[in-house]
Amino acid sequence: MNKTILRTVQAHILMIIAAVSVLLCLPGCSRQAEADRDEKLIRVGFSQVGSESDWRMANTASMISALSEKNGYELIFDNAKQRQENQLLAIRNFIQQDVDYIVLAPIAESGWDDVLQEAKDAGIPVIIVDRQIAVRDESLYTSWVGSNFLAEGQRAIRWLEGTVQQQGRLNKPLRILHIQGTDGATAQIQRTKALDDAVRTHPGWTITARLKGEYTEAKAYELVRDYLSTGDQIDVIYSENDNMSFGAIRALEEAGISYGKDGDVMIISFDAVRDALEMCLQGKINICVECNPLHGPRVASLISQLEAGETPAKLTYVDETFFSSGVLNEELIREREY
Ligand code: GYE
Repeated sequence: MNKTILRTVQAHILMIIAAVSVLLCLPGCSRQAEADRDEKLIRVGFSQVGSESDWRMANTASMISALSEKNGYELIFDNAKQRQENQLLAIRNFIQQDVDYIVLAPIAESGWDDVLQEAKDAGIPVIIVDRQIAVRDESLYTSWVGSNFLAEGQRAIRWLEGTVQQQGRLNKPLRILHIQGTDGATAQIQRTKALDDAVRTHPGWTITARLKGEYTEAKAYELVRDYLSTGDQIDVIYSENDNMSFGAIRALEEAGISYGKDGDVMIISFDAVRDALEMCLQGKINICVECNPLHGPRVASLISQLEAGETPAKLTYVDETFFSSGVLNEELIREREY
């Protein structure tokens, strides 16, 4: 064989070897690339309360979009369907899976000491979002971000005081039907406190009943319908979220009782989700107190700070306002994210 032929044969053999080795490597190599990429993702277990309200749906959407794979996260999402025992299970699962962070939107304030101690022992930082927790050892969680629910309640009360004053009945009797959110949730405790404080300082104000609407439209509708059938008269409904206001409004309509700006019953509502703002603009709801659910980017920012070895603030309150029909218009509602 002359040299040229020899070189051509060698070149062919090399090409065949290269091709075969590429082929052999393909599945293994791409698996390796995938593993490398996954390894870089920050694994977050998020225990969400449930899907009880429009606010909650907006909150879930915000968390899922902020903690996405393209942002560098692997999110393990668990919906506890409004049951604390499901949240405890979810957290223990996250610990078992050895996630990098646990994010908890707690249904109620109490009952977290043991499970969070387990997370701490496993070395997994815990971030609390939305409602707060009451634990004997504050080092059981790293940071909390959410709303100032007492300030929200006080905003509603200041509006009510101003409105009845304008009507010349500040010191006259005012009968308030109170629809409460889930027992023991910070949003319930603090919004209730604002109302209780106001009733204590206004001799004419009374709470005609307290209904436990669990933050859902269906439950509030049933309870308000049954309550109205007793024939009790009311001047105000103080409803601790928009969805319960929707249920209450349905019951008022069925009972033929007028409500809203020009009606007999004033509606005070919390959250300010889009449908409630529309109803406020139409004069059906008197005031929507804003509660901001867009916590996804805030939680992501806390995680980034921890990743960078920084110590984020223990508590972060978000800025909020309120809306009455006078300040609303279609454009403003359209521009809002929830
Ligand atoms: O007001 C309600 C939701 O904790 C702020 O929970 C949250 C409350 C919100 O179900 O709609």
